[in-house]
Amino acid sequence: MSSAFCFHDISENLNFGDNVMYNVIVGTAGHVDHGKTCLIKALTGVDTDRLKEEKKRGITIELGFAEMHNDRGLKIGVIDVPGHEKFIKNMLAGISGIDFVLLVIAADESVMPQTVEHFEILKMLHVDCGLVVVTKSDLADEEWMEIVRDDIKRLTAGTFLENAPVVEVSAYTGQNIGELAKIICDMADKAGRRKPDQELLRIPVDRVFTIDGFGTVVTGTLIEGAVSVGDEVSVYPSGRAAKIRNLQVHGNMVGKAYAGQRTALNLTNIKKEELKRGDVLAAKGSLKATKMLDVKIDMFQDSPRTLVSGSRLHLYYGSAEVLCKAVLLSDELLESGESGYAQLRLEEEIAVRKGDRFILRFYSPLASIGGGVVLNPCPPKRKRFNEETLRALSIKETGSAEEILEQTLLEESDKMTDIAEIGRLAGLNGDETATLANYLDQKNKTVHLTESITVHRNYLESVCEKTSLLLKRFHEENPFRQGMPKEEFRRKLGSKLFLKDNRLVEILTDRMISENVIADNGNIITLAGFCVTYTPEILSLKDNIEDEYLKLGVETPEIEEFSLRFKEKERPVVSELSEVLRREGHLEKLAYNCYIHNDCLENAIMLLKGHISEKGSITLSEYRDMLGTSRKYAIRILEYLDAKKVTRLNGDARILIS
Ligand SMILES: Nc1nc2c(ncn2[C@@H]2O[C@H](COP(=O)(O)OP(=O)(O)OP(=O)(O)O)[C@@H](O)[C@H]2O)c(=O)[nH]1
Ligand SMILES: [Mg+2]
Repeated sequence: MSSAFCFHDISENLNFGDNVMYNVIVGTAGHVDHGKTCLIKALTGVDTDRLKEEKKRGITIELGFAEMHNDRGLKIGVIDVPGHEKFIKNMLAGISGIDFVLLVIAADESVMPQTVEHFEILKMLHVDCGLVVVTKSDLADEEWMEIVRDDIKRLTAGTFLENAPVVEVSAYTGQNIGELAKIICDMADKAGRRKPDQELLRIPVDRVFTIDGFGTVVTGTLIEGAVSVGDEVSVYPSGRAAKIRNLQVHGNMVGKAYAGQRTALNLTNIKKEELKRGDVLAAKGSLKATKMLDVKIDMFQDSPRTLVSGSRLHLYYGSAEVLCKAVLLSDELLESGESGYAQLRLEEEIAVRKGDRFILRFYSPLASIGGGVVLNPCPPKRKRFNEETLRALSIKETGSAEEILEQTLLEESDKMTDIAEIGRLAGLNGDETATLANYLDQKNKTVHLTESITVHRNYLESVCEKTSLLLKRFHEENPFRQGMPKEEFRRKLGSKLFLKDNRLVEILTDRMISENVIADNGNIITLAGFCVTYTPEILSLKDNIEDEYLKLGVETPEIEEFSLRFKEKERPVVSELSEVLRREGHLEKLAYNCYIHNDCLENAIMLLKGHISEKGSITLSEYRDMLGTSRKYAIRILEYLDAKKVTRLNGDARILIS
């Protein structure tokens, strides 16, 4: 393809006028050789078949672009698609952005296989407006024409084209071409009207090329939103940033482009190699790349194949084509005309929005089997036949916007996702999200944790429940400890809630403190209302433990052995009570699992200091003799004092660190 030509072609008559009119795109569809391209030429004067190979073979391969306008100033972008079965993927890339369709049927052949296939695809993509054009009417007599009209009636019965105009034309004789142009212009007045919000900007890329002096250029239909020169955009699925340097619409340089326009965008900060057909330009950070989609699949009425769970398929979405596996969530298989929920596991990443529609084709042999709608653009891996999943998907499919937002909040709360992102996952824009979140708030279903983090109340309740359980168990196991150190609490809660970000755990901790679920007593967390209770028996055991330490002096054993000095039923709490005595300042921890009474320790330190101030230093054996104990206990105290930076070794004796 001579890509540069396309750019120049639409950049004749440069001006910077702002195209503020709404815009509409009409596409062709229909069987190969039925006269689509000739019809567009008759209507617009543009031959959209430009490739050498197209000329040689006399068929369309790539998408073609032209334009019309009506006398009310409305610009109508025209997309011509190939009819040959082999190029259906190009047809899909073009058709996904249209507002209405010209279903082209040649008078001499009437309805043919790709007439039906293209029509099924249009219905599946929810194209809901258009007309039927019978071309080559110069080749059919009236009798044959009656047959063609009957075929068309049968094809369109019960569909969006049931009552649509059927216009019989000939590109050769010019018969009815003027009338058809008028009908298209009138229809364009009623079609289109897409959301213009800048935050929704999306342009599926259909061509990428470079132009000397300009650099990277992409073209695509602006399917929703708006874009201005100077905007920074993201390219999905890669997430790369790019900046709009120049913008063209229908041949004109413009400052801003709107939904429903064919655009050519000159990008900076990005190389041609970093882009491809199927990529999407979107508002910065507004989409997320994914390899999984939750969807509802609708099989075509006359699908040539049954869809068995796990089948490999081609997914066509926007201008992208990706291989995937369809895991049916509620069925073993789907036959013609049937529908069901599925998870599509993709072989490459794509970035879509909730509500986007797609087409599925069988992997091999290639055949269109159906399509559907995206319910979750970024789901976790699903298990099949899971009631909760199926219930959630049914809300996503048929619920009100408020129900869908609530369901998304329920699913996303445990990640404490930003409310703006939750809105996007629910298929809403910022204003819609704010309004609906407000309704949920009034119904007391949400909790605002920070300006941007809102969670479902159920989630906060489950966090409170888990936290209470965690602390209850801690208090049971440590009845004489005031509570859990804050750091330990955060770590344990974080891992219980699968939250890696400490900041999020802190936000929840603060919230539970303010809701009086837990209490913060100077870096110690307890269940609200918890305090250590001592029975008279415990108090007397505690005194006994202290006495026992006093008696042992410096020769205290490790806690397990120490416990054996008490009655069997008392032993389980000896360690805990020793810890209480330590916190109260009666005991000191000499080494791991080993305490000493503070009076004894102070006495030992006093002796040591006295000796050193007299002699300058003290050796281990001098100290051992002084304490009247064995090496084992003497060295334990010396090492404790070294660690506390009271003493240090100097040769084989210890001196005081001043
Ligand atoms: N007699 C007659 N022939 C026509 C008319 N329109 C197109 N043709 C011929 O039909 C053939 C196919 O026309 P195209 O416009 O290329 O058909 P197409 O639908 O675009 O084909 P693909 O894009 O390959 O699907 C050409 O040989 C045309 O000359 C017409 O109104 N009358
Ligand atoms: Mg053609």
